[in-house]
Amino acid sequence: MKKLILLAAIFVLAAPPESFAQAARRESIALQHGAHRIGKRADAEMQRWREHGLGQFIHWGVYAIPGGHWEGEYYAGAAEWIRSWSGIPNEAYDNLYKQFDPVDFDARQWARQARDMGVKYLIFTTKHHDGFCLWPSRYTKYTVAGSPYGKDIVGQIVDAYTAEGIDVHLYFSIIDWNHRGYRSARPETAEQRAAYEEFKTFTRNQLVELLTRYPAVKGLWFDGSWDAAWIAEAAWVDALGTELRAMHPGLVIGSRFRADEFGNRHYDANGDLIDDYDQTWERSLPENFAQTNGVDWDCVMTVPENQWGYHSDWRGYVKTPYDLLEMLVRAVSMNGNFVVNFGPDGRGNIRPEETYIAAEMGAWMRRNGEAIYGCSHVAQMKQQGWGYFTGKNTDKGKRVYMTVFNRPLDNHLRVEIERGAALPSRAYFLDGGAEVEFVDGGRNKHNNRLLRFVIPDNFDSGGKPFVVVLEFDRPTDTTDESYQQART
Ligand code: JFZ
Repeated sequence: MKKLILLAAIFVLAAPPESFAQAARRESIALQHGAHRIGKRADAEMQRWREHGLGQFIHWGVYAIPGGHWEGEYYAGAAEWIRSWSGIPNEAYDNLYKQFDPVDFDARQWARQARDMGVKYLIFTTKHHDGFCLWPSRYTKYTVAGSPYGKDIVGQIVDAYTAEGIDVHLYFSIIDWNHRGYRSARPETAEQRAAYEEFKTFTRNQLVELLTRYPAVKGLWFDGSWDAAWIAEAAWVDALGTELRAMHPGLVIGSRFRADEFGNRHYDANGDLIDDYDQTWERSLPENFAQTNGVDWDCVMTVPENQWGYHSDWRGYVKTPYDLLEMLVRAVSMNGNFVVNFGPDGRGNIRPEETYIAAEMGAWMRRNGEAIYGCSHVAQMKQQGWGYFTGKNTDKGKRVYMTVFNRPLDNHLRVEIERGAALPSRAYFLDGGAEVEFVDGGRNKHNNRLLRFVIPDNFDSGGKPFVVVLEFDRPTDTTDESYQQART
């Protein structure tokens, strides 16, 4: 027994400082419906997704018409959930589509705004939990085709965004409050089972329909997959995923689609990520890189605390463009994509608060986007309080970007570089290119190198975050590669 404890202690001590949950697999169970791959996807389509950095989410549907109110009453929940509120009768909600006529909707204008914001991909709600389809689905009457508007919205969005060079991923809710066979609990009676089989067939048909109608899309962003009934269908959902991938090579699917045969979601019974990226970072960010498990991930973020669909009366704190930029840089510094949600109103207008965010973030991204796009975690530099490191290889060599959100009072940006890692040969402001001097602060007790980058006293960033670029003559060993090698 003592020997065992000693052995265990040696293992713990020998573990690398950042031990990832995935690397340290809990067990190895032979799973049929767990992860089908260990470690990251290595193909070009996934690499493209990984390099996006900044995305836009759009939640749009008939919930935009009441906009968080019903007969003068204020609904404090998320506006897209208003159908579930006792303050609105289901029949009233289910008839709202008869008023859905967004006369101001202009897909090309939305796409231009997104392009100017610096967005590289869009996640668009084709169907939220209420079941209303923004494309004319053959499999239900509850679609735009039956509304006064009448036209295909998903098609216009896919075309307009694709024309602006923005990739489109389709949000699809498994929960469908409008389908008679849909249920949350596992079906028990024969009748319930038959109805749920119809619902499964309907869900599959709609997904095949979407990929067939919109071949330009790059991925599916699933939601509403937490019901016991759906989780129990692990084998069937797994086969559906395989079918969708076969009909659409390169398709990117996150971890919120299917469970393994033990009901584990996102990570299977062995601790391996299910599907292509971790979708659990919703309205939250990892505290540190170790918490990411070393996988691909996205963070989807609301502008107020928790409103996705249009709510005409936002209460509580509303994030500023600089709150969101900080989250973006933080996400990229830990290998994540950051996706900002927009909730257009019932006439098809983007609200002023979101227009302002798009303009401000876009202005910053035009000058500093090099520190975001294609960038990833920098392992050999220790996070400091002034901001975040992001890095990449370029034609001209390795670069590390230091995005400063908290400028130190003494104008010294402290940097700690792991022993053995390369030191920068020069530093300059990304915006404008002026050289930044740095002084060698020697080594600390861990034998790590300390550097201080000196921001000139008269440097004025206009109160905005700024980027200092470090250039390296030799490789700086970015984490991704070393992490991948450790896995294989
Ligand atoms: C879901 C939806 O219910 C919501 O309306 C919105 O579409 C959002 C993007 O997704 O809400 C969730 C889903 C998962 C978590 C939290 C809210 N989660 O895992 O913490």
